[in-house]
Amino acid sequence: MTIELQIGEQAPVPAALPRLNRSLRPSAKAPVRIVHLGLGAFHRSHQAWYTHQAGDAAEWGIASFTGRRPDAALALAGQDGLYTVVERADGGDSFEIVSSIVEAVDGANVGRLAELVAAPATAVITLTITEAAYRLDSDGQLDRTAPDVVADLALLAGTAAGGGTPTTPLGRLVFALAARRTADGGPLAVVCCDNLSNNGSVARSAVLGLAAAWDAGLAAWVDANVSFVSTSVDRITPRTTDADLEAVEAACGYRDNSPVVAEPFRSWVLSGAFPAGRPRWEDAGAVFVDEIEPFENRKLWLLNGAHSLLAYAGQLRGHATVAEALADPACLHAVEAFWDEAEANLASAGLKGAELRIPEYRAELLDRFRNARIAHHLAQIAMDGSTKLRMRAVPVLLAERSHGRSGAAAALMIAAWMDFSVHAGTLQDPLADEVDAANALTGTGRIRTLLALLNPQLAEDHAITELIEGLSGTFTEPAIGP
Ligand code: CS2
Repeated sequence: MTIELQIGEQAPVPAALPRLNRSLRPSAKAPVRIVHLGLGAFHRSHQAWYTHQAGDAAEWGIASFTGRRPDAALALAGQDGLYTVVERADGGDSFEIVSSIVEAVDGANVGRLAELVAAPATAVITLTITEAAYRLDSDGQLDRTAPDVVADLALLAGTAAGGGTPTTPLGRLVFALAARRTADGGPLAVVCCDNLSNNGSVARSAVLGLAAAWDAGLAAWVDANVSFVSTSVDRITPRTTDADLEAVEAACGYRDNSPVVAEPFRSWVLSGAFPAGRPRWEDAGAVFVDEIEPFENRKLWLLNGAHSLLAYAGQLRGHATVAEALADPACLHAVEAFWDEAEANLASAGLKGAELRIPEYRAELLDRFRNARIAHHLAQIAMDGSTKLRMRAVPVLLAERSHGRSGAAAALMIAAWMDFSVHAGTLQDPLADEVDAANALTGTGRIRTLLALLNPQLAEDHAITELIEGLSGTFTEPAIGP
């Protein structure tokens, strides 16, 4: 059932509100055939929403596991997995109950994860574990020296002797795949839904890298039995606030501790095999393609690239949300200039220019970013910049240089990130310590050291370090916040 409210329209609030659950809103629980890692707002507004909308939804239940904390699982388990998607358009909100999550589990419950992944009925594992969780080094390979990777390898090695279980999402996934191999559960698909280019291959090399370091037999089994599907995912989903919980109460007449707010736009492009089947996501608008790279780059460079640029430039100029930053001509100009560079490379690589509808996509993005009813906080986007910029700024800068152009707009995004890293105080980034150490340096040495964290090749190019140094300070007037 969908309830629609126009702006300014108030729904009457009943005195005592019941909690949303499956007796209040009867809906059968589909059997678990999908296991998800990364139960968060985006998973609920995207993959779980698409699964709920699929024509064969009754056959496809999701068991969804949290990452670091159990909170999201506890909130959702308390309402039998049901939650409300608040679709927030310019003209008003609509509210829809999604029922595809049939089990919400604390990610630390690795035993349950292994049990479900081992079950032959499980056909698909989806991932939203964040870009940084793949622990890639600046060459795009699994960083086997990362402390948590080292720790998980030690834990995996000890599992046979009854030691602890892994703590990272990748370690847990590898552990669970080993259980499927032991149970002879058969082939299945792992569907990466994180914003990485070539995300299926990235997930594959990260999983295989970890598996091979633990057990060569497992790596061979994964190679033969697991299909890594690449996807481009899109739906702007800000963090849920208390006001959102109240809006759901007022409109729907029940208490939902786990609603999610999202823009009306959504897109899911997938490429790869599903050896044990999949839901009919195409019923909800998902698109299956042979060649995904052009779609991925369009989304990563145009949408996510603009987001990162706005996150750093916008906060340096005192703005808090995407819509606020975009209303600032200095930020808008930087975004348009970056889009021009990105577009030149999307088209010049011969990547189905016409099919990509880039001018229309850019115009749509401006509308989506200007949806002021979606308070999408720049601080949320700014996190994990060292990982995100490798996908969002570096490829455009490299492509511009290879065509003999300066790449100044992509370089400006990097310069803004560097400036932000000084002004931000505490940086939320997997390389926060390395960034802090680099910021203790001065002049060109500082720029080169920071750049090497993103891409060693760029750091060796004197013209690029000079360009970025010259662009430093572009957005620091007026200074950041009070
Ligand atoms: C954002 C994305 O936080 C970020 O880095 O750029 O989460 C973005 O909102 C989504 O990819 C939109 O689909």
